[in-house]
Amino acid sequence: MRCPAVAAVVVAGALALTGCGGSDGSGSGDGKAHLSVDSAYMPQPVSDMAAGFLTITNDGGAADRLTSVSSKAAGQVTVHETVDGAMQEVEALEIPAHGALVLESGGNHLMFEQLKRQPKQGENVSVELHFDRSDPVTVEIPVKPATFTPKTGH
Ligand SMILES: [Cu+2]
Repeated sequence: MRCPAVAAVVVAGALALTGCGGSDGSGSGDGKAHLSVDSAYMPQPVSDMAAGFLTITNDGGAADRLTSVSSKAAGQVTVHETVDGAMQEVEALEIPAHGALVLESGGNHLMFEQLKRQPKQGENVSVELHFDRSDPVTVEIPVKPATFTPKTGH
């Protein structure tokens, strides 16, 4: 009588462990950000500075953050937000789970400084987006007419 009872407990324990590991695996799968980028454009720059806009959509079940941006076309790329009409650099921007981070004219944007040359309308500027958790994403940003001029000295 005792031996079968002990065996049953061991089997139950093994099943519980397997179930736990399985749910952990699927849990981390569901709990990841799934990022995609679209609507990217750069107004053709009129100085050695340029703004960049894009939308990062997150279909995943976990939030992520845009933490930095790099581009061979510029000496430095920073992430800015606009508060009461004034731009300021931010450490990172949140990309909510099942949501999107929108960078648009008059709001959040990428700021390219020390452009090595001024890209023209019709060209692409390649940038690499870096995130808190997700792998970096390379985006080709098409250059559009200069309808937006970033203010200097902000
Ligand atoms: Cu700015």
